[in-house]
Amino acid sequence: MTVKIFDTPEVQDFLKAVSGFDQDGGNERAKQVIHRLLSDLYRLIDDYDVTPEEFWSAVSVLNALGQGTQFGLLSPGLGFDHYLDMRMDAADEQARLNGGTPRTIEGPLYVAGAPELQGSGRMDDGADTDAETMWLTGQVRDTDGQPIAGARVEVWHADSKGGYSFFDPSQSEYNLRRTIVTDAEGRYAVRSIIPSGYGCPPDSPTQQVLDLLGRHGQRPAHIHYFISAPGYKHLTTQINLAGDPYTFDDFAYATREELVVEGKRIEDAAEAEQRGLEGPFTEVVFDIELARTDDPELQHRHKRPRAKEDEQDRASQQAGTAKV
Ligand code: MBD
Ligand code: FE
Repeated sequence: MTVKIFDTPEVQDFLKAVSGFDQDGGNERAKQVIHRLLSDLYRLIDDYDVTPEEFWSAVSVLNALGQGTQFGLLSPGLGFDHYLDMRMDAADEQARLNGGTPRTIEGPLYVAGAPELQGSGRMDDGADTDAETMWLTGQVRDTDGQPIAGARVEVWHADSKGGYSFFDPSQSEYNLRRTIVTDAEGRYAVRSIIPSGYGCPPDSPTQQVLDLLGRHGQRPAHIHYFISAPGYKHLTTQINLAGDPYTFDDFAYATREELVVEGKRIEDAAEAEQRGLEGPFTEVVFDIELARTDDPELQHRHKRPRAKEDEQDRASQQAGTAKV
């Protein structure tokens, strides 16, 4: 049975009513966006003859995604995060704000309020005894190669099982999450552990959707960064470690050629001692270049719901109030 009713006045009027066009209240932008979204979906149902069974199974998947707070995981899997990056890249190009280390997606696993280190320190709590020691270091510079002292380098990554503290309750608070303030030479250097790649839980609704597309849900080993300094454009990025089977086959599409870093295994005891390490380790070097901007809006990460971010805001606002 094939029917085509989308273009009838009845359906078009119905869409306007559903979108609140005949109502005074509500939000104009929301009305426009939802009207377009519903129109596209209604048309899809008509064009593809979507059956009630198919429709309700989609509703059930959406319920499961919401129940498991997995929309933030399916989103990079369906390329939305990377698509937003592509749009920001294009906007930067248009405004001649490009240059510096490329951005890539934030992902859903950031937690605000990690402990702060001055120049260097340790990110892991020592509990992950299977893991290879990592020495993660680099210099933050401007696009002319001048070091930026006092830049804030926020780093977060997974453990040797691919789990992130906070989301993996077996890890200690803020394990593998730190904010490092660069030293006078713009450098940061931390001891941590080499992360493993991440895999979507096999029985999750996200993986269920990926299965329908014949796709895996794996990410290569990677390390997330937020980098900011007054007068410079905030940078959200990641490095992907070379040699992982998924380095160039990331389900979240975050890999960029310039962001693939090869770890260097160092076995020399003197080199280890120099860094305060006991044994062999892998050094990962990531230098970062920030583009200048006077626009204060661009100097901070964009707003988005993030774990513990509201608490942090409230805490700093309260601290601010307490001072006056
Ligand atoms: C991750 O660690 C991640 O960075 C993304 C984008 C999605 C799932 C897990
Ligand atoms: Fe990640």
